[in-house]
Amino acid sequence: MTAVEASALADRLDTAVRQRRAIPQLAAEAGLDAEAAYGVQAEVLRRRLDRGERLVGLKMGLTSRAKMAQMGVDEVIWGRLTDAMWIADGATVDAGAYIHPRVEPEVAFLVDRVPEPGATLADFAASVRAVAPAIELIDSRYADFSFSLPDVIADNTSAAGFVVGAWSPVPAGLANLGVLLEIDGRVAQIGSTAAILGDPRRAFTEGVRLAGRHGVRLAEGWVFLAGAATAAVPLAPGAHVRATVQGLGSASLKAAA
Ligand code: 0L1
Ligand code: MG
Repeated sequence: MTAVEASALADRLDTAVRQRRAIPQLAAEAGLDAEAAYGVQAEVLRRRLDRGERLVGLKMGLTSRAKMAQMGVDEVIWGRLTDAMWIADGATVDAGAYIHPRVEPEVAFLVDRVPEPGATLADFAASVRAVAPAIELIDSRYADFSFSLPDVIADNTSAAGFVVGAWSPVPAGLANLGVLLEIDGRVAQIGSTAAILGDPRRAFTEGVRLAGRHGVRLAEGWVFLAGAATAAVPLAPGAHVRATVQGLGSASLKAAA
């Protein structure tokens, strides 16, 4: 894939974001593989940076076995987070500003020391300053939320928004904390942090490794979204969303009616 072709695909995805209009999948027609798709993702990010947005972190996607099996893949994917995607805890968003938004409960890490690309679980504690409950708002730019693996990578892994709750020191055990997603005070999803690659710390080291392959190093102060602990739920106008992670507290957002 040439730089010009990657740029043209990024334009189509970026236009879909700005016009809030779904587009057909791109990868099959363009002959895009996962590797080249990260190049398109980088171009999509460049358009955001050109508009004045700032890169503030990374996110992992397809971290649960269920999502991987659904896509027929065995590797997690990663995307980029910008300051414009950051939704203050408890804030109200306009669901109409997205195409078909969904929310999922996650765990966020605050990067402390920049980890080496070869970082292992043993390096985790030195690399991460704090942990928080989080909500990811995903919004595939493809019609019907339907895509191949290269498609979703090019689409910045459906990243659209995220909420981070209060930061706390990282507890000794993170591998099996209960996770609850409530909509309007009713339980919508129940899960465990074990659904995030068996342990969200593993998502962190995988993210460091995979982003490192593309020359991306995490930076001090970045947010790292480790992945979803349950399936995502559509965000309807007027909905009050709360994600709670056992021992870590909650993060919330509201969708304007
Ligand atoms: O954050 C995620 O796990 C989403 C990755 C892309 C797949 C999807 O949009 O469900
Ligand atoms: Mg997610």
